[in-house]
Amino acid sequence: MSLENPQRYTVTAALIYANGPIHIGHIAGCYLPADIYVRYLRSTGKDVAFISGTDEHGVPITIKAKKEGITPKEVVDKYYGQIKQAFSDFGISFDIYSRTSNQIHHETSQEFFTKLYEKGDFIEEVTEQYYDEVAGQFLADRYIVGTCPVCGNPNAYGDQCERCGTALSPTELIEPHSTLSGSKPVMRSTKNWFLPLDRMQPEIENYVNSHPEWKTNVFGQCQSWLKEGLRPRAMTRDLDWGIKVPLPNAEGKVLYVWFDAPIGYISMTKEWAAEQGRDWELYWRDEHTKLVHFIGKDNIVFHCIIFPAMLMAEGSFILADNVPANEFMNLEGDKISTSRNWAVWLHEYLDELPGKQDVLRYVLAANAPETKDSEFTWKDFQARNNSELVGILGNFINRAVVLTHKMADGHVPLLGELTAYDQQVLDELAQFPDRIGQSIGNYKFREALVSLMDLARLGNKYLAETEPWKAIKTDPQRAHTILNIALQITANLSIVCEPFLPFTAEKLRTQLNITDHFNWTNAGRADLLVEGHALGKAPAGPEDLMFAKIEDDEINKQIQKLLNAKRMNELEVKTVPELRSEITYDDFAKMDIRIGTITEAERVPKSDKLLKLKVDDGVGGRQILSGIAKHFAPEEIIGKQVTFLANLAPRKMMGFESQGMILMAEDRDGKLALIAPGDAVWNGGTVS
Ligand code: B3M
Ligand code: ZN
Repeated sequence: MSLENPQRYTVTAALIYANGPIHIGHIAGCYLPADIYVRYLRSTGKDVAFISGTDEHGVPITIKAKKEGITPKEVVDKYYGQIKQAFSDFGISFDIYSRTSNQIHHETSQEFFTKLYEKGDFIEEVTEQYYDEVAGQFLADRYIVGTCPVCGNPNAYGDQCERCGTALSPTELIEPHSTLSGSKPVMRSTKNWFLPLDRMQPEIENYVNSHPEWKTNVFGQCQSWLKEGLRPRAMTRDLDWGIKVPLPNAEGKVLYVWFDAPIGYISMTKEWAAEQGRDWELYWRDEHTKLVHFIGKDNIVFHCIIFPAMLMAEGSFILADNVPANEFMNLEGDKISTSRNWAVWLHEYLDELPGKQDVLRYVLAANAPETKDSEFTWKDFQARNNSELVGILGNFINRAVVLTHKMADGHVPLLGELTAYDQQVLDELAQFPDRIGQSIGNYKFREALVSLMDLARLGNKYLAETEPWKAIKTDPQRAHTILNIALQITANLSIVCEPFLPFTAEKLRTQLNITDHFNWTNAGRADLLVEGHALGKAPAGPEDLMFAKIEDDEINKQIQKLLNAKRMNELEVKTVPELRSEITYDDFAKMDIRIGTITEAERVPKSDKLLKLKVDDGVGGRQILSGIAKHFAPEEIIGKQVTFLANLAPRKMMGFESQGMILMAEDRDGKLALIAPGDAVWNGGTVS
C-alpha cells in the first residue's frame, strides 16, 4: 500500500557512475521524471529532499581509468564536475548533487556494514572465485564476461546481464573470460561476506507484494526474481578501488559497489541536512516520510530487492514507497550506446542548442519510456517544437500577452459580465491543476503533459471563438473580459508548466510580471491576476517569444553528427594491430630518430604518392621523399615540425635521393598524422 498524502518526501535519482557524460536516455529514463515530480511536490507545499550524485566506486570506474590511462580518482573528478554542471544547466533541481567518494559516505557505508556484521546478518564464507592469473586479480562484476545463463546474451557481466536484467554471480556465467587480459580465469579461494537473500526471501516477498500499485514493469520484474528464488549475494569484493571493508583481516577487500552506492542516498541526505540545519533522520527514519527512487530499468533488482533487504537487515530505516523505473529510450531506430557514441550527449546539446533546455525537456517527457521502450528522433524533436510548443503553447501565451498590450495598455483589464461560455471555460480551467497533479503523483508524466497542452488548447480555442480583436471595436468591455480570462489561463499555465518547462515558466512570470508566490495550491483560480495589474514589458521581438521555430538545417546538423558517429563505428571494427616480435634495447638504439622542420614541399612529377620535402635538420637540411601525397597538400605541411629517421641509408625514389624517413601515425580509418613533439624542440633534437 502506498502512503496516503504524506507531507515529507525523500526523492532519489540514480547515482550514475562517474565514468562518462550523460545522455538523453539517462534523462528520459530517470532524471527528468524525478525533477518533474519534485517540482510539483514543492509547488504543492511538500517538504522534499531531492537527492542524487555520482557513484564513484566499482569496476566501471577502474575500467574507464585503464582505458583512458589515468587514475580512477582522475576519472571520477573529471566526470563528477561535468555531470553536475550539465544537470544544473538543464534545470534538474537537486537539493544536493554529491558523490560517493566523500568522507561522510565512506563513514556511513562502513557503519552500515559494521552494524550488519555485528548483528550477525552476513554469512562469512571462503568460496572459490574466478581469478585472472595474467592480471593478478580476482574478477568481479564487469571484469568478467560470459554468456548469460538466462537469456543467452554472450556479453553478460559478472554481476548482471544488461539484456535481461538478471542479477548474476561470476560463477553463473557460461564460458567466462577476463575483460582485463582476455584470458580464461582459474578458481582461487577467497573470503567474502554474503547477504543471505535466500533466508530473507519471505520478508522481501512481503514487502514487494504489499506494493501491487507499482508499475507493471517493475512489479513484474520483482516477481520473476522472487519466483526464481533469491540467492546469497556477496557484499564485498577483492579489489583495491572502493570503500575498505571495516574489519580486521580484510586487507585488499572493499565493499561491493552495489552495497555502498544506494547507501549514498542516505549519506547525501545527511550532507544536505547538515548544510541546511535540518534533521536527516526525519527523511529516512520517519515512517510518515515517503521514499521514492527514480531509476532506469537496469537498476530495478538493486532498488526493489537488494537495497530493501539491506535496509530491513539494518532495521532502522524506511523502505521505498515506490520505484517508478522507466524502460529505455532508443535513438533514431537504434539502441543508445556509449561505446558506439550513438547518443545525444546532454553537455553537447546544451552547447549546440543554447537556451533550448525546455524543448528537450518537453520532447523527452512527451516520449518518456514509461511503459515500454520509446524512441527519440530529431525530426520528431523539430515537429514537436514547431507544432506543439510554438504552435500551441507559445502561440496562446503570445496572443494573450500581445493583445493585452495592444488593447488594454498592458494592464489586466476588468472582468465584466460572464457569458455561459466564459463560465464553462473557467470551470474547465479550475479542473486542470488537479488533473495534471494527479497524473504526476501517479508517475504518469506523459499523461500530465498532454493535459498541460490541453489547457493551452483550451486557451487558443477560447480566443479563436470569442475574437477579442473584433469585439474591441464594438464592445470594449466584452473584449476586456475575454482578455482577463485569457490572462488568467496564462497565469495558471505559468504554475502548471513549471515542473516540465521551468525556463519557460520563468520567462512567462517575467512577461506577466508575477513573482513566484503562485503555486499549485492557488492554481485553478480565475483571479490570480488582479484587475489593473501591470504586465511586464511588451514582447519586442522574436527573442521574447516563448519558443522559436526550429529550422531544417539545425536538425540536419544533428542528424549528420549521428551519421558520422555511425561511420566512425564501422571503421572502429578495425582492431589495433598485433604487437610485433620483441626487440632488444640495442636494436632500438641503432635508430637515430630526430626532430626537424619541413621548409619546402612539392609533388614529385608522375607520382601520386610522393612528396619531395626539404627538412631543416639543424645541420644544413636534407631532402626526404615521403609517400604522403594523398594525405597532405604540400602547402599545408610547410613549417610543421616532424619526427624522422635520420640514419636510414639513402635511397633513390622516382629519380630523387631520399635521405631519411618521415615518421607517421596511422589513424584507424587509414588517415595519416604527422608526429610532432608536444612542445617545440630545436631542429636536430634527438628522440630517445
Ligand atoms: N551506478 C548504475 C548506473 O550508473 C549505478 C546506479 C547506482 S544507484 C544507487 O547505471
Ligand atoms: Zn540475460
